[in-house]
Amino acid sequence: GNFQLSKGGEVLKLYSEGEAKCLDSLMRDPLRPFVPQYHGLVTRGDHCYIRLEDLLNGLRRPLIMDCKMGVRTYQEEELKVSTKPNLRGDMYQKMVKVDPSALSEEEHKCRGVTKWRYLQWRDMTTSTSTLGFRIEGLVMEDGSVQRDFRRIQTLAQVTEALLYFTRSHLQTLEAYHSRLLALGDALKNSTFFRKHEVIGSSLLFAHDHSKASVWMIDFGKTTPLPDSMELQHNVPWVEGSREDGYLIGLTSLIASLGQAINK
Ligand code: 4IP
Ligand code: MN
Repeated sequence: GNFQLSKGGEVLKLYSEGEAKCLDSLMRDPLRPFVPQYHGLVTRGDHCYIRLEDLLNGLRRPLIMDCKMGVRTYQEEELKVSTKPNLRGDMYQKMVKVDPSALSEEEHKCRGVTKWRYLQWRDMTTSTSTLGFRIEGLVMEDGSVQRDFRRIQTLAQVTEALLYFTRSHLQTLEAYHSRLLALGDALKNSTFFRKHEVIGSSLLFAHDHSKASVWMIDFGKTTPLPDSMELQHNVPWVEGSREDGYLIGLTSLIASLGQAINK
C-alpha cells in the first residue's frame, strides 16, 4: 500500500484518523507486543504520516506473508453505498478478468460495480468467507511478489502454501505456531479487541534464516463499537451484528500450522 520508507528503523504510512486512534489505544493494551510500535505523527511536504516501527528491521532477505483476517473485508456502512455515481469501473475490470460469468447483465451494461459488491465477491471466492482469512500475497527473499495464493479455498491448500512459504522448515513453522497461540491469549485479555470491529486488518508473517514472527497490521477499517456493545469475533456475521470473524481466521491458521508441523 501507501508506505514510504524512512530512516532509523521506521516506516511512514499515510495518515488516517481512524488508524491513528487505533494505534494510540493499542499502545496501552495487551496487544502492544503484537503490533508495530507507534511513534506519533510527522508531516512531510503536504501530507501527514503515521510513524511506525519497521517490522522488517533486522531481518536478512526476509520472506513475508500477508493474511487478511476475518469473514468479510467490507464495513457494514459500505453496504449502504449503492448509488450509480459510486460504481467502480476498475473493480468491474478486475472481476471480468477472473470470471465474467460472476457479473449480472446489468453490471455488464454499466461496466461498473459498487465497492462492497467487489469486496464481497472477493470474500466469497477466496477462503475469507469459509476459513475467516485469506492469503493476500507472499514476498519471497528475492523481493518477488506472489499473488496466486488468493484463490485458495481449503485448509489443506493453506497448509501446502505454508509449507511452500517456510520451505517446510520446522523451527520456522513452530515459531509461527507459538506466536499465534500467544496472540490468541493476548486477544482474550484485550479491551481493544472486545470493543472494536476489526475489518481488513492483516497478520504479517515474516522470517529469515534465524527468526520468525507475526504482527497485526492495518487498522484503517477497524472501528470502535458503541458504548454497550462488545464482539465475540468467533461467530458468523449477520447484517447488523458487526461480527468480524477474526478468531475464526486465527483458529484456521493455527490448525493449518499444526498440520504443516506434523507433515
Ligand atoms: C483492494 O482490492 C483491496 O480490497 C484494498 O484493501 C481496498 O482498499 C481497495 O479499495 C481494493 O481495491 P484488491 O486487493 O482485490 O485489488 P487493502 O488496502 O486492505 O488491501 P481499502 O480502501 O478498502 O482499504 P480502494 O477503494 O482503495 O480501491
Ligand atoms: Mn492490508
